[in-house]
Amino acid sequence: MSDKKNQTPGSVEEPRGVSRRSFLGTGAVTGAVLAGATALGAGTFTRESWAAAAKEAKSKVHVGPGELDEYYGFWSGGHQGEVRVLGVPSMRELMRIPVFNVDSATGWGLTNESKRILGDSAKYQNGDCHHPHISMTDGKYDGKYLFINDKANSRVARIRLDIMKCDKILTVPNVQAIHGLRLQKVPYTKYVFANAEFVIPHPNDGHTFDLQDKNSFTMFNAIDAEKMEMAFQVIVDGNLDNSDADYTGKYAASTCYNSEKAYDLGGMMRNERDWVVVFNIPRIEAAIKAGKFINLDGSKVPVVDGRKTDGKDSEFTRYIPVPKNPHGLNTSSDGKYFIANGKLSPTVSMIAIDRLDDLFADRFKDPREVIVAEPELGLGPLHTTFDGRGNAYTTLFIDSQVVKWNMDEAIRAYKGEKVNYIKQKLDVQYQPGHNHASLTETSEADGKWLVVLCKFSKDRFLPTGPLHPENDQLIDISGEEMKLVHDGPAFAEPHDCILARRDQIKTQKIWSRNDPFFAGTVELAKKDGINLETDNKVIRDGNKVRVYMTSMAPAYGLTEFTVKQGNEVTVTITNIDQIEDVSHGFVMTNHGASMEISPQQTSSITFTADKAGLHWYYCSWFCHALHMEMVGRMLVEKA
Ligand code: K7E
Ligand code: CUA
Ligand code: CA
Repeated sequence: MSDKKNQTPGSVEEPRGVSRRSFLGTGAVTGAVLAGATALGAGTFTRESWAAAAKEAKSKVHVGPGELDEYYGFWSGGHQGEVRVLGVPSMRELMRIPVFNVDSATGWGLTNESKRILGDSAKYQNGDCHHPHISMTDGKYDGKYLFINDKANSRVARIRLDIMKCDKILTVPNVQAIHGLRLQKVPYTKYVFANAEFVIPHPNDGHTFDLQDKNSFTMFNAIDAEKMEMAFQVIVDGNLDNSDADYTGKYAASTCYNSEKAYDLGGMMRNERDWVVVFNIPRIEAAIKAGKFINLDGSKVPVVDGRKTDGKDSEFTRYIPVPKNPHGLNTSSDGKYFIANGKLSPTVSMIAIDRLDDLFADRFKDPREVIVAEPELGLGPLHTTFDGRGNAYTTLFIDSQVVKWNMDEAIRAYKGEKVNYIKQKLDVQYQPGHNHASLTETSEADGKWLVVLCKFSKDRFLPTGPLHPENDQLIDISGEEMKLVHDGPAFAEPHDCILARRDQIKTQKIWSRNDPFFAGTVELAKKDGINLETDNKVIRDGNKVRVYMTSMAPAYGLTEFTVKQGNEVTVTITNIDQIEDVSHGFVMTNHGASMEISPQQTSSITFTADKAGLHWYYCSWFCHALHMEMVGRMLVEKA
């Protein structure tokens, strides 16, 4: 199936694009040059080679009717704001989990339960998800939570994987644009590490545009994963892009592409090297415990300063220079390396994690002594993933390729040995960002599947007007050779995804009646003296009317109720069906009210009855042969 020219076996030299690379090597790359190079990427396939590949691929990814996938995949919904659940290798979409968006089907963003979770940030109806990550114990997925960032409104959300609903959202204070997000792997996910990307003035009260001022900075953020509260913040030099944590629990590292603290393209590309900043978590914890921290701009979060002073390192951080505007930061699944992806440099930098103790003990003259290899891979390396067999897979955005390379051999080559560490280059369609191999973020990386999230699909799908889908490709990496087996169109735009074995995720089939997700609503019902499983009642409380009812296929417990025009109406419904898969819905026509009520769930929604008249409500989830008949009427009497 594979195209010979894709394989570049063993060649360290990139066969094409040498002139483009030297372009990128100069300090004077402009946005226009970069955009031009992008447009040149790949385009070296034929329809025939696709057809042949497609034939062989079919058997690999075929999950027959009634069969189950081997892996759960959790996909970022990008600036659409949700998380999507896919089965891998079929790439079938199983579920969507609304998080930073408003969802008409489930009522996320509309129901009282979701508004309680969204808190103050419910005022925003957009989000921008990039990095979904599953909580870990001893460097393995524990299946408890999935965390995801919102770059647009500086938030971090947690999803409970047993019910696949978002249960906590936190707005990170005093920063802008939470981008890189990773979890502590060992001994367990105590912290969610979240990078704020943009440098801002402090206090950010409108007094200045100046980014060079010493009070202009951004911060690395640690969130207590269980409480979903801020644990600490670390002021850094430059900005912060992506991050990852190690397998000792001691270190986290982040890339910085804007060491210049510039605000324009030319400025941000001025330095030949930016850096990776490494955080010493035990030292930060010790300082905070000893009360050696500050508070910032009216927040109570402990803040420590991880910037250099007069060129001298702080006790909390070390800055390792790497070439040029690095992007992804990935910990190898063997726990040995932090790998920073060069983006504007054709290289990745391998940082030996076992040298970091010495780095923090100031035993090196040059912090770059922790770098054990800097293999040249191709143009625009963005992210790297691992197969657990010593190989790494790096996306090349500009070349539109994934390159498979061997880590030990790259280290030997760096020492001067003549070794060809590049194993294969595979064209992908087109311009890949993240890639993710099965279980790659854990010590159990199993080297079976590789998902490559391409930013452009161009001609790969039926045309859909000016806006094209992205293309999430599935690659079989179980053998010596990478094989592309599936194209999956995706909407705007999944930066990243994560794959877990299906036995690592354990879900509930119906709700537990005392689930905290709707405990607040149960509490309010108790105050009204309501037994949610049996009562169908209307409580009038001044201008507020609270309507309680049950639902059991195919009927609501209340088929009519009366309110006065202008009343604020809260409808609380408890689905007393105990049968798996019998979800009901509630829609009040012409009132913008819609919600899901799954078996044993209690859901509530509040709206204003502003129009006198008769208004039908109906069940929106097809639950029974008489589903269409599952209706009721609200009479709104003239004020
Ligand atoms: Cu798009 Cu991880 Cu936000 Cu790279 S990030 S592609
Ligand atoms: Cu209940 Cu349809
Ligand atoms: Ca830079």
